Amino acid sequence: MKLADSHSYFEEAMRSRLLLTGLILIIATGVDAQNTSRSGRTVAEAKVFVDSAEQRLRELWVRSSRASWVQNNFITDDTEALAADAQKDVTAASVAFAKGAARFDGVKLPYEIERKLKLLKLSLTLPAPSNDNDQQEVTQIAVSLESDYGKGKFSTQNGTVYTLNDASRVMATSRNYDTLLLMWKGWHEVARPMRERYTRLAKLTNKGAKELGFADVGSLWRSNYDMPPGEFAKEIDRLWLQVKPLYDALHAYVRTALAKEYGKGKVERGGRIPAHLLGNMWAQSWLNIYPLVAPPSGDPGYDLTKILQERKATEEDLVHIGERFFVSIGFDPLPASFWTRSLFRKPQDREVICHASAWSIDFHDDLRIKMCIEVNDEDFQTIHHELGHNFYQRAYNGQPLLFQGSANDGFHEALGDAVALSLSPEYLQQLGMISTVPDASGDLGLLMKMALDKVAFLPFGLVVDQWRWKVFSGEISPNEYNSSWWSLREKYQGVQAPVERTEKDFDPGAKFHVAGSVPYTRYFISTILQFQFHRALAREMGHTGPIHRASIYNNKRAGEKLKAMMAMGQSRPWQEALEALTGEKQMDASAIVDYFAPLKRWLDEQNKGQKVGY
Ligand code: X8Z
Ligand code: ZN
Repeated sequence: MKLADSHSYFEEAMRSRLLLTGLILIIATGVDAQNTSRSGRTVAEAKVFVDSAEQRLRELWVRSSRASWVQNNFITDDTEALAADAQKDVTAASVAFAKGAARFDGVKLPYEIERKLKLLKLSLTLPAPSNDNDQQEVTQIAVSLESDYGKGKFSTQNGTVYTLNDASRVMATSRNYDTLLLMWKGWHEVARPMRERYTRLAKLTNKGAKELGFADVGSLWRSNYDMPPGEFAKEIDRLWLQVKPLYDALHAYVRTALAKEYGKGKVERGGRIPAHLLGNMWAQSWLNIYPLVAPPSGDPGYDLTKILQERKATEEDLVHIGERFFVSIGFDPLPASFWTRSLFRKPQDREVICHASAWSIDFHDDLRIKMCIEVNDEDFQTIHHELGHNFYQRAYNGQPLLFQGSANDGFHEALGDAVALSLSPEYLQQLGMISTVPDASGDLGLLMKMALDKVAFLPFGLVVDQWRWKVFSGEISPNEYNSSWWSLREKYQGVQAPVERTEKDFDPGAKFHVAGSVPYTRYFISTILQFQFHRALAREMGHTGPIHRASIYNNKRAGEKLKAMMAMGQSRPWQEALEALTGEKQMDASAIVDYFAPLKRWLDEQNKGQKVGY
């Protein structure tokens, strides 16, 4: 047992006794033993409680991570069962700890203990009611949905079989309306069988959330932002309104370009865009249609995908380049085990979950990524995203277990992306990827590419959880799952289903994070935050000139600033972490809006006389 240094003999004795008796009983049975409740209201008892919870959770989380890693990398009925079993133990213990933590409500406690108790109550994404059958069902459904997404395939009439990676490649490159439709329809078929299980999962986890004192699962998720859940929802609305004019301008311009490409009958000028024409299965990043919308007189003059492919860069090469960036700003190189244990390429002989992810298996230095890398611009960025997770995980590994997380979940998502904002032409030239740096006349093209990725993403970053929050609250009932999904996508993204949909479909399940139960608002926040981070780091470096040309490559000062924030983990409210890095206490979309201001001016010019909005 790990002993903290400043305990009295009494505390240690208490800890051992409780560990061996009361707490094990609580964990094993979910029963809150009556005779611990009175003594459980002292500071000493609270400390013993959180210490032992951390110790037990560490064991369970590591075991469950290993099982999940194997299931993700080798999907079979057996690995699914093993992963679900391990997750069930985590769920059972976490539910018991969350209930145990509530016994200290109202007790005046030192900040660190109080925060840990709060985090214990929020630790489960999918809470389950505290009985064995329900816990088993929740974890089994959750794992099976994730696996089904990973195994998802469809075939076209001529018998060609497509995985998501195959279909995504076609969607990135084809400009044939019907081919794109085939890919879109095929992949969305894969989600249909998920509907019933998803309905059941929502019902059971809601019951679990209520047992823990939350109105529903959505409310539990929204409670993890160091402010009341209702206020957080308002923050999100505020940020969306800050960026909406920028999105609307991009949307209108892209719609006009697509109407030219596909014909007015296919893309109505002034209306919503068919969701399959934007170069991406979910229309969440439009980077791949850059050639269709490139500003005529503003091309940066290089195409990173082409360069990487012409140079025959391997998947590992891209990861090495990413690692080198982090090392250049002062991070230690990744451990040798990262290179032997990670998955970089889609295996041909087994089923895997290809959706990119980053892991810290042991909360120390067993860092890995799992990603079916395609050698292109988009995945080059995603590699930086994933490595950002790994370097964050390592930066806070000195924190107590319950503080080993990012300031809020958006910070974890933002870190690597903020670094990737520094993959400027100047940096690419230093790498030897391009020979000349485009002058200012290329800026419009650079900004357009970036906007197709980041600005286009914003409403999708909202939609997924706007839908799930309403599903969990009951505002959306199972018989309107699909229609409400499309109402939200129409409202926020201004895209529409390319063919008629019915309630037999379950289109939300065609997105990994719905099938895999990963909250999504984090990516919306991340898109706002990463520009705040970038702006602050550019300031820190004394960067003059346009912000989109700033790169922190090789800048140790910027690295130090990042590290200090990352090392805080989740030990303090996220507002303090944000302030440590940026001097700002609020999420603020002015950073992303200012970054794209020159492009916005140009888009407004182009959109003159056209309808903006949908
Ligand atoms: O899921 C991811 C990462 C892993 S956390 C690859 N992202 C979201 C997505 O793919 O939908 C990054 C951008 C948004
Ligand atoms: Zn991520």
